[in-house]
Amino acid sequence: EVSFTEFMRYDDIVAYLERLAEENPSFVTTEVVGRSFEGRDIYLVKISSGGSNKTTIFAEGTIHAREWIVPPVALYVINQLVEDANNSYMYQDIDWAIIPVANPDGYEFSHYDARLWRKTRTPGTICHGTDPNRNFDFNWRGIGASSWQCDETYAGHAPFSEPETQIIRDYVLEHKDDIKLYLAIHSYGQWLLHPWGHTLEEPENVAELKELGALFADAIYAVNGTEYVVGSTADVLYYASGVGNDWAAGGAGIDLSYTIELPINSFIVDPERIVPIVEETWEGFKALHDYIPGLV
Ligand code: 0X9
Ligand code: ZN
Repeated sequence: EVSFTEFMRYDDIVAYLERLAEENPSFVTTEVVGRSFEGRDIYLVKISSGGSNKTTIFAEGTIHAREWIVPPVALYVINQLVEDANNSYMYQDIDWAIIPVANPDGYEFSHYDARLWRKTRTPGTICHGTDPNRNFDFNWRGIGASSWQCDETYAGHAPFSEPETQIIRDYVLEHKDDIKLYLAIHSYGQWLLHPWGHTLEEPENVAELKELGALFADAIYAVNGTEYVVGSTADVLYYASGVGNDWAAGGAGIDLSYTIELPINSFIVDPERIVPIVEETWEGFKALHDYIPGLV
């Protein structure tokens, strides 16, 4: 069963997703889109009323292992879409493609060994792991990414060296004409980050990114008074290169692309914080969804 009162292990998350698909075959499918370095199946959940080439919202979560608030947020979105009939309007004209845990090796490692593990688990000569959120082929190994294997922001020996990022690349490129919104779910910060991470220059569609960002932030504020800051990564946070949502925008051409930094104040989360955060974030997702049909 899904839990929003404690943190779930990867096998339990997978079991829940498979059960959802089994019980709701008409609109929920799970797809094993590939395997992690250590051989774990990586799951994508698709929620769709059927048909092909429909407008799609794509979300990737838990590419960073220690960000334990992310799986519950992704699972809550899935749970609300599937289990609450009032939300069935949300997958009529729009498909959802969600990878709740993109880095299961790291996620499990952060449970059984090192709680603050961030990266993948591919071995280096001295240190393990590549930062998957520096491994995308967009301004790869530029500012804010490291070429030293022991660093937390190690970009990898080559762009897309990690199976975990290859899987996202392949799915997104295959569906890039349908995907209108790319979301990377992370913690922590209380920020909604739009491109770019490598420069303070604004993307061409910055006005729309900020307008939609404000809809997300306002919807969340209305729930518990959580105040998000909307802005570019380089401006609000720090320089970063080879990041998933920047690649989605600059590499795959998905104009609406964000990183959500969920509002906690540590990677270590009190399980009591799960429910308020998943509930408010869900309202943000609804606001994003409701905007999309307006696109041509
Ligand atoms: O540094 C990161 O990868 C992200 N922060 S985290 O604390 N979750 O590690 C920020 C990614 C920023 N996104 C973009 N550059 N667009
Ligand atoms: Zn992160």
